[in-house]
Amino acid sequence: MNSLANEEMRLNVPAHLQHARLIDWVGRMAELTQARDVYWCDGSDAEYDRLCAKLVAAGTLERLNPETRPNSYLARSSASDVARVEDRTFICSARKEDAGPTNNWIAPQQMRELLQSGDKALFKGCMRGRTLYVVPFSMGPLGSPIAHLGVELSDSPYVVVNMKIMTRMGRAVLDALGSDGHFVPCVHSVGAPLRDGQADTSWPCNHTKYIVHYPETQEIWSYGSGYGGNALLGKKCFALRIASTMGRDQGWLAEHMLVMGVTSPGGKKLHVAAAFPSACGKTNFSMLIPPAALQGWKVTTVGDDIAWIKPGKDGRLYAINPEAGYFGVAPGTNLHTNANCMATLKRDVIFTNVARTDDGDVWWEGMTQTPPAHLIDWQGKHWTPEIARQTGAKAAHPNSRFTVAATNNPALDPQWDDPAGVPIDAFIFGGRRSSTVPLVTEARSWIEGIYMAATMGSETTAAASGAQGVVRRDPFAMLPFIGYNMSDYFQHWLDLGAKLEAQDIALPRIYCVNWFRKGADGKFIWPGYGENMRVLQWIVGRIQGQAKAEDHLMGLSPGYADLNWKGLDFTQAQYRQVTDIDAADWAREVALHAELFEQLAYHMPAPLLATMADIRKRLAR
Ligand code: SAT
Ligand code: MN
Repeated sequence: MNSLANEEMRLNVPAHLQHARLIDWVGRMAELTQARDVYWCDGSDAEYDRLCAKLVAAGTLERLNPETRPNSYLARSSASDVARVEDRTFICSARKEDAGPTNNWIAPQQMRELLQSGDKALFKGCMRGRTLYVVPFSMGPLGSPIAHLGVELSDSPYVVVNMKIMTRMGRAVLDALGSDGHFVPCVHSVGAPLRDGQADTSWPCNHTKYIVHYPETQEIWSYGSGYGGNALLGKKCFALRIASTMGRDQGWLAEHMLVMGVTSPGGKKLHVAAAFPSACGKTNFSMLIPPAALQGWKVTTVGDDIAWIKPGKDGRLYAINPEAGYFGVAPGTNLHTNANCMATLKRDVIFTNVARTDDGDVWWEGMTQTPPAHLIDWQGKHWTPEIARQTGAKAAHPNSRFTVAATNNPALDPQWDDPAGVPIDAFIFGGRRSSTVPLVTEARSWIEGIYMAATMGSETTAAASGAQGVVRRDPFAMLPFIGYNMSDYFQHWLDLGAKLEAQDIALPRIYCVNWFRKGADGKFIWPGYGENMRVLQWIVGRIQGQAKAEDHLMGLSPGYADLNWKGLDFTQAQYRQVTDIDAADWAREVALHAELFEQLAYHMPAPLLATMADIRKRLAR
């Protein structure tokens, strides 16, 4: 046997695989990480079942009651590994300016030393005693001109089973790669090597964490965490950070957006893409059930978190959902807020960090009004409503999640898997703001829309580690996800609009929404959820030239009479509370825009500065 064949045997390379570059890379990574063995995932259901059984044996997963929650599991993570770690996330572009002031940057050379080549490089030997799983995946429908392929190497079988749900994963991707197809290499380790005979823990991870992107070489390296966006590298790392740089170079957009179909009672269907920060209701909005009084309207889900958007042959913007599943926030999900999601979660789910009921089902805060009398909480401890009253302990972690296939969703859009994508008619941007920002505003131009998106603020949530409820600027809901300089990203949006306008293509309209204004009592004023259909109906009316709007400081908004109030008791006074534009509030708000623009001064596009100057002039009047 020659040495190449020997090497392929050691690496367990599937007989059908011809991709020398891929095999060589896997070999080098197996050597670097000192993995015990290598396993190539085929993506089959049998493989999924086998790995889940292994995870049950290891104590990572617990099988839920098959009568009430068939084919479903519960994972409990380490208490120190529960969310994305933005302060440990790095964009290692060659030039610091290309990462921009909103990203953490370390020179590629220095980072490679830390991770790969230095004496104490973290990836050296990091998979000792563990299996290296090779996970080939496609972001987007296989064969779609908008899709891209990746291969994640991971020592976490929990990551593998999540990737099986979240992406098109396995043998078909290897086939599509052929003998030299392009893929984005992603290396992931929980950073917990095992010595001979050392017992494993149920959620191996490392206190030290690095989530690293090299945009120029399109590489992702993730160390120390097994949770969500830190570890499922197809999602935020590839589909947003790396893909945003691919989009910049190739003339398309990778966005933190849900995509939905909106069908009116007359049967006309439009498509809307909407950006909100993590844990601000994208999943709920994408599965919206219109209130009974708005009979005939229908919302269907194309995607709930990420959109890849490219100009099609006709010049219009077409979007695909690069993912194949949902990794959504559990708390707050119930039959009122999102009945479609509750139906989606009936079976075939991996829950992470929710609470377990005594009969082997799941529960989280907000699922039912009255909590069960006894639960096992997300850390495996006894929980009762009385304990919660005394200690404030949550049964489910606020960033507890479900992983479930899109095909479980009863509201799934028939075109969700269409390789051509769906044409986008409107973009919506929304933050979580208890004051200042009105219910809905239409931009009067593409530039004004880009300004709205660029200056968006939102109160922080449990989706990332760190302080919560603090307003921060989150341009385009992309602050944690942009793979390059934020100002260059604004310019990219402006350029794309200008390019399409020059071809006489009608650009999607741009809207800014805020469902989250609170009254003096601290409660949300706008009922939200299904009632957001009223705002969508107005947006559709605007696009079709039927709905009226009033001009104001930053754009166009509906008057009270311009929304459909059928079946909802929402007074004119309440409406004023969610739409009122207070000059003093806006003076403070624009000062925060100016602060952001100062931070982003390098390459800040002039049209956005001019838009700010216009708003200031109008404010002064
Ligand atoms: O953990 S994830 O990054 O996948 C979820 C989110 O923050 O949007
Ligand atoms: Mn998200």
